[in-house]
Amino acid sequence: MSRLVIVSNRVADVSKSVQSGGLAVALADALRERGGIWFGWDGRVVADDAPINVTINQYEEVQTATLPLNQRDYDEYYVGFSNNVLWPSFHYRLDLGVIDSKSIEGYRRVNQRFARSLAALLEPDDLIWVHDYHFIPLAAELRALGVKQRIGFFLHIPFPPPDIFLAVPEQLWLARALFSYDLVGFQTASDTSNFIRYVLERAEGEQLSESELSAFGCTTRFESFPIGIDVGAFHAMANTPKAEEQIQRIHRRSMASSQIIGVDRLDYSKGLPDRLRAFRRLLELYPENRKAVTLMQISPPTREDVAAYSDIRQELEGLSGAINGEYSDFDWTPVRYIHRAIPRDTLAALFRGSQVGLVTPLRDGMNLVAKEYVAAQDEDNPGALVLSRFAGAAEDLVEAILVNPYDTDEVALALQRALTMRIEERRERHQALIRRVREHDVTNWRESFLDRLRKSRHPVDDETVT
Ligand code: ADQ
Repeated sequence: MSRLVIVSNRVADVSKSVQSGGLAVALADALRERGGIWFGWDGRVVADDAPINVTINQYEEVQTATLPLNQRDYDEYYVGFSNNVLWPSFHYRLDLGVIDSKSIEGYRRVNQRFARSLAALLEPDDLIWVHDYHFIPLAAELRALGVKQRIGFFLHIPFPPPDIFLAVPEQLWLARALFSYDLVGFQTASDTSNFIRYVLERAEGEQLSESELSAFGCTTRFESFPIGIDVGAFHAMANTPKAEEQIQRIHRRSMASSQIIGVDRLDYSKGLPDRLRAFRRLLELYPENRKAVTLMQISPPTREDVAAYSDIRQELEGLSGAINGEYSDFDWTPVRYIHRAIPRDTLAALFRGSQVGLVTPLRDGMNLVAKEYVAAQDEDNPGALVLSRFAGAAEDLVEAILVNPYDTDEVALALQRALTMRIEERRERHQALIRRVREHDVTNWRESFLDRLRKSRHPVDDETVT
């Protein structure tokens, strides 16, 4: 079996063998099974003139290989191009993009440096799996150094339609870079079709089969691999005596009979202000929910050195303060806003103890919270999921109440429908949803990607590695 090499911006802690669910665990498990390396940034930012060395740590079959960024790299590659250009524009938010030529250079420079450091660690039949938008050009840089191993890429965020992608600086270079991979995975069929349209319409490409494209003198496979969760682990976490005790405690403390839950990083793509406005609309349109329903919104801080992120925090705090100011009573607080990360088992218990899961991103690659909410439910008395049509998860989870997150009246109506839904309908929808969440779980995502990569036609030789 080939050794696996995973590349991602941040490297998970693989020293802990027992962790609860999550994407990092699924990837770490694959490394433990096959042996391999997890390569990426160690999270440190050093002075511009400090030496940049790779640190290797070994945990049984698995190595981590990490390196720091210097301040200039951090500003240009990480904050600049990755988070101020690619993240907003791939989430259809060209208005939030901050374009400057230095950040593009920084992005190129860091990809070149990472490629040089990684190339030195590779063995001849390694299988390399690169993750996400920070490293689109990594394979092209590795190929330039003579790396011939199979390399796959998975994009965790959406891929925008051609008209939006055209506004991204250096888009042709980015598209060309994807053709240095042997396999490129997107979250949904619609992301894949956006990319294919761009290549056919703007890059003189040719479609050789459903998933094979030829352009820039190369042929590569582009397919969707919808990511999932570890359903069994999450369900089990939501069903422990400790979880039950947590649920009871919340109910004892709250006067409200129903709880709506939202859990998202504090990111503008997650539609948080629109969500609070929809909740306020619910209280306006259906006053019977006053004193009866609470919205618990859990949003840990993220990327705080990007300006758009501090703006969203202020807006959210202002809105929750205004709703609470207008509607609170001695014994009822309509919005409970928690601005920190919380343990996964508490999260699982909160999902199970909430009658409605409210997941309304304006745009999202997949959205694992929607799947976690479904997995945590009690199948005899499940809650209802209200889900944005613009989350990748909506392509699959069609039995959720699907909404347009920009339309506050529509979301308010969907919330009312969810809160008053009869148990038979909740059970029916939940059975269909859990079946889909199980079908596309994290193991299926990981193994189908790696299997496809192993079998993909290789530009160098057509032998299939095992
Ligand atoms: P994210 O944008 O981070 O991921 P999401 O898929 O929802 O979005 O995953 C977030 C994870 O963080 C979930 O497992 C959630 O439970 C956890 N989380 C969120 N808030 C938390 C809190 N306060 N405390 C503890 N845990 C918290 C990106 C893309 C998504 C894509 C994933 C995976 O933007 O579209 O689904 O990668 O590919």
